[in-house]
Amino acid sequence: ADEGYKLWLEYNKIADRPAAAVYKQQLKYMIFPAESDQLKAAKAELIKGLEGMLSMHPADTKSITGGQTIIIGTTQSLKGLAVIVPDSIGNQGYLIKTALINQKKCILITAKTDVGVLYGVFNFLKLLQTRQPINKLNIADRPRIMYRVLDHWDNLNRTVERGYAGSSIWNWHRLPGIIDQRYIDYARANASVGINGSVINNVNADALILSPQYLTKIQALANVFRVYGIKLYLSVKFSSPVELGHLKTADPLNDDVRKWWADKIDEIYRYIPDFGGFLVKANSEGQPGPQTYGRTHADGANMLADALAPHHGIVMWRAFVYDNNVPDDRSKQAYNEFKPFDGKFKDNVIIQVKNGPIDFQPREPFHPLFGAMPNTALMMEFQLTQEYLGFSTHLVYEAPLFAETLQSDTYTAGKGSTVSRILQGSFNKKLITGMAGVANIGTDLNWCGHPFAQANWYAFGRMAWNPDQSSSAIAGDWLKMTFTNDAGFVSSIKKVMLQSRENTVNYMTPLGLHHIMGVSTHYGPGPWVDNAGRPDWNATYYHKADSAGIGFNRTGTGSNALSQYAQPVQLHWENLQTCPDEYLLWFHHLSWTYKMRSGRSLWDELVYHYYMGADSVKQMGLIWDKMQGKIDVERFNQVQQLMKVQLTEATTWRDACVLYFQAFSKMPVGAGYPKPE
Ligand code: GCW
Repeated sequence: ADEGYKLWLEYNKIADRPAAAVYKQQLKYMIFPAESDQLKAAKAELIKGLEGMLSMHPADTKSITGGQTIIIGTTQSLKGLAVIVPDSIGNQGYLIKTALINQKKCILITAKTDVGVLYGVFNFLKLLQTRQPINKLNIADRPRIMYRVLDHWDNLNRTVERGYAGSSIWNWHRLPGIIDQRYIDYARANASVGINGSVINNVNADALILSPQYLTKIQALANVFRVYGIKLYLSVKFSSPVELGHLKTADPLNDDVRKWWADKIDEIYRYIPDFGGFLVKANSEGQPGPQTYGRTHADGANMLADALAPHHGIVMWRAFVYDNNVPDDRSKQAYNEFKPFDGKFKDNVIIQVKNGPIDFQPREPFHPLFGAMPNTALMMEFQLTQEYLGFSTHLVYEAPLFAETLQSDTYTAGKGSTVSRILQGSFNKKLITGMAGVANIGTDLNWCGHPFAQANWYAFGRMAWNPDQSSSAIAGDWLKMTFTNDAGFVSSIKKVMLQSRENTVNYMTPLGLHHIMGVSTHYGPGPWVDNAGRPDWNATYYHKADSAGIGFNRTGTGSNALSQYAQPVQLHWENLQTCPDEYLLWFHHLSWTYKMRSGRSLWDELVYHYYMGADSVKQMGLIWDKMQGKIDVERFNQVQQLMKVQLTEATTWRDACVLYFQAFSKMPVGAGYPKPE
């Protein structure tokens, strides 16, 4: 199994012979004229998949003669066959259907574009990988989001910020001459789930990325990506005109600065004619930005957008901004800084907003900017790398986290204004749409460190394609494609995956607690942190535990961050009768004896969650132990070891937090709970 290098594209041999025979029977012949690079890649993938799973290669034919034939291509590439593709599938969608042509039952995979065909082929292979029947197909699918992008936080020295799976996969020293097979496999994996963009460098950007030396190397990567329908984007440092261009300023309204960017962008497009555009982190965590020169986010973003527009490039401008001048509540800053500029950004600017208002916590309410800027394109930023979720050591399947945010109702345009619909542009059809995931990929043999971390990359792609897909269905597909179709394995481990994020919330930050991890590493418990250099980096700033109680009061009597949400949401979370336990301490400061819905005191409830969290990791380990023999030894052992470490760490989290908070509550840990070992 190559220890997981092949990801969900294992294409393992189908051991069930009768089932394999049924498939083979329907794939005897193939009409797949492939002249473009993308069609060639699609054809190569199909053959790779069929050889792997069925040890077969359909006979190439030009007309339907022999019998059951698979026909693949666009209207154009299949000229002569009069294939009609409905407009409803759009430019990137595809059709997979059973059709009767010349009295012969055929399978048709078709699309308007070559990349649509590529997506169709990957999805056809998925049917076989997950053992679906292919005798009565009628699938029409298309992406609901335009820009489906992975953000790499990769530095030029090949370290990866918040990366827990080895070094950066971009081997700058060997590029452009050496094209590592990994680049191709990376592109295949992305295309298989519909990811169509990659920002290859860290948002804490180095100006050097725009030097000709690097552009030559980047061009080589773009050439690989293009074959798989992936556009390359760069993170840029706002002060690049100073660092690289030796100008005195990077003021976005300065003519020399504007010219510098326009020239630089023209230069980039000479290397990469289909270059995607820029991602910018400005005026956040010490990064330069327009405010450095007394200008606004809109001034900065629009300046770059103007220069990119003639080439059809876009600017993804991040809303993750906060600084040490926000004494009362960091969670409010992005909304305060961006909302006033609604409608002021150019059409090719999209504001990239993290899922929650703080920073990729195990659980956060949705970011109040979603729905608050109806005349501005907004895209989602999820974090696949598990910065606050136990790195690549803890098993945390993130799809339920994504889904929770996506299905949250913002009420900004009335009931049903879910984050998902806002992202899909349902309320303003003129806007471009997007979703980004901060990649969890590195040079580790299995790409993501933890074998199960691959599922987060996979699930992100699936949800960026269609944000309303179910976490459960995605987990099921991923398990089958990655490990085995064994029904017992799939059903047990799917349950484990679906429960895993809640487990982690329980042993790390139950009941709406947040940001109480170890200072700067964000690994392990650190509720005691109170000297991190800035108040809003301290855990005590967030949990506010004292002898009276615990929690961050964000209601009207506190920071009033709640006022940033639409009224129904505000009221729902403000009212203790309706505020869900999950967000309780996010929005409220409550006494230790506060009576919870369960009937327990807040203190007992907190303790209960910490214990439940640690115990659930133990249960997960017991379930995994039973899977021995069902999958390859390497990955079985690896996961087993990881789960043991996770149990130790979950127990540490529990004991550390319970003991720390007990110093304030001065209440006993209930008799039913074992004493910390
Ligand atoms: O999550 C925080 C991280 C930083 C990161 C920053 C951001 C890239 O701790 O490492 O910097 O967010 O998203 O910009």
